[in-house]
Amino acid sequence: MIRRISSFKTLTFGTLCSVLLAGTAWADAQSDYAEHCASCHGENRLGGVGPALIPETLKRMRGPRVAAVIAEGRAATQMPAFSHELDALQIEELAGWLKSPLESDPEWGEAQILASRTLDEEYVPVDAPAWDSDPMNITLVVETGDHHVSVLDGDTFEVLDRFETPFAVHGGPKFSPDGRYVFIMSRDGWVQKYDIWALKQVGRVRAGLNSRNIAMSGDGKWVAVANYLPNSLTVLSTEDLSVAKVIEVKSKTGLPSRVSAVYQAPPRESFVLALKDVPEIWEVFYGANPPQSGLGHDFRIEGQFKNPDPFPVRKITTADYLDDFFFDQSYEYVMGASRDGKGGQVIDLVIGHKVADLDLPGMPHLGSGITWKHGDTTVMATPHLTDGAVSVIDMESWETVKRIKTEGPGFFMRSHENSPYVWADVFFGPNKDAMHVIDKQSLEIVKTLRPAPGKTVAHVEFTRDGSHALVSIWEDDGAVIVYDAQTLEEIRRLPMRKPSGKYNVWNKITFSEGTSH
Ligand code: DHE
Repeated sequence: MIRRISSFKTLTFGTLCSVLLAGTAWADAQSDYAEHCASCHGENRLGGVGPALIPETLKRMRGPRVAAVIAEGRAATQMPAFSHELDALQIEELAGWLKSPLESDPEWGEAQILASRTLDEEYVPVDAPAWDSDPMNITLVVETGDHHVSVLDGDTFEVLDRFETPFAVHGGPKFSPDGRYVFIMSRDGWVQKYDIWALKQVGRVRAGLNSRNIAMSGDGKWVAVANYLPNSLTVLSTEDLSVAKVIEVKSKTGLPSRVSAVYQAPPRESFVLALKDVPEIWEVFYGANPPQSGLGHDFRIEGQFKNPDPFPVRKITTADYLDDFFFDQSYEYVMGASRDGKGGQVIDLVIGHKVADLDLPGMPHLGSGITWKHGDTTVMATPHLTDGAVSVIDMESWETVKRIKTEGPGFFMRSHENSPYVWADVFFGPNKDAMHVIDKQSLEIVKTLRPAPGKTVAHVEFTRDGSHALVSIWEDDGAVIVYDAQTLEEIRRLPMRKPSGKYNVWNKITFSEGTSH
């Protein structure tokens, strides 16, 4: 209420009445929360055994409404039904209050992050994998249905382990450069470290309160966490999940911003940040020799160019808000999608300027883009989130080579150096059960698979050698289907709980051009 009352001057009488009514309702809602919810979701709504209950997490909730979850509970979770204890009005008011902003932004700095860290006492590092599979062909399957990850042998498709993750994992888990450890992030900001060789969790830390994704530094020493709440980037040590730095995100003119995403740019020894609220791209350097220009610091110490800050920040002003990125293989050029969903821009990170505009309608999901050789050039392809198309762009001229019409908006694409095909899902709409297979040279759809009619069929990952493609039936009683990537025949079906992304160690650590980075 504090924020609202301070802006009374601008309220009409009607709005004022609603605010006061809401205030009364919220008082009741707050006491209902304290009595029934706080023990699991935290006194401050920031989460505990249960997830955070704040607008940043709730507004993207699909499926049942918040009030319905309070009334009926959530199947297969510890969330019970409250319809016997709270009446319909109480439940509506409680749901309304949960969707209202926190009265002030909670502090989540180094001290709070460190206090959240737990390192598993029973974890003991091993000298070699505790199993016989090819360590480079391990594939992780994130199962969002019950918040687990399955560790698959990429040759036999045997499940080596199935471990619990924090609630609501988002974005790709990131492997250490040797493929031994993996770091997994949840929307509530938890980062989990898991030892693939030992098949054991190493520990967890809450790096933010509402987070977007993580990136691994090229040298494997740091994991950067992009946060919406607070407006910050947290840099963690991969060794022990301790805090290396919390960088407050404020534009050149001092405006705070949420971080939409963080990406790694290994040849530049930097992390690149997409910002939600200001038209800037940020580059955060972690190497010993960051570039000496554009950082706004004087690095001269005792006559030498040395940076006193281990993570200096470079802020590049852009002509538009750029939310979603794709990099060329050299990491010099970053393609950014415009907020209005009508186009995009290419920024040269070396000179810090726009070098081309992109013809990209339909809100392209650049983060899912992939590249391949096409004739004597390299193309990148990206699905559109709001129309049924995949755009194919020449990475030299930045011209659109082709817009491939699909059966609906898609979310993810994948290929492999050894495959002649690109796989593109149709995530939204009546044809969500379709998976298109596109020929990389003719740019034509050669086959549309429908392995589970009426179900969402999405996200593909290849095995290390590209011989098999793994596809999710993205449903609670779902499965991962293993296809022969040449004949496109189904080989096996592995039952899984709402499997979402799949991540092959080799494809990820070698930055395969067929996978997102
Ligand atoms: Fe994602 C990756 C942003 C909604 C599942 N998603 C990413 C990445 C970004 C992003 C920037 C790349 C980061 C990375 O992997 O390190 N996602 C967004 C959004 O802005 C959007 C549209 C809205 C939001 O609320 O965040 C969004 N994403 C979703 C979903 O609704 C999905 C389908 C289900 C979910 O679990 O939330 C979803 N996003 C994924 C997955 C990846 C991902 C599985 C990793 C794909 C990969 O192969 O790397």
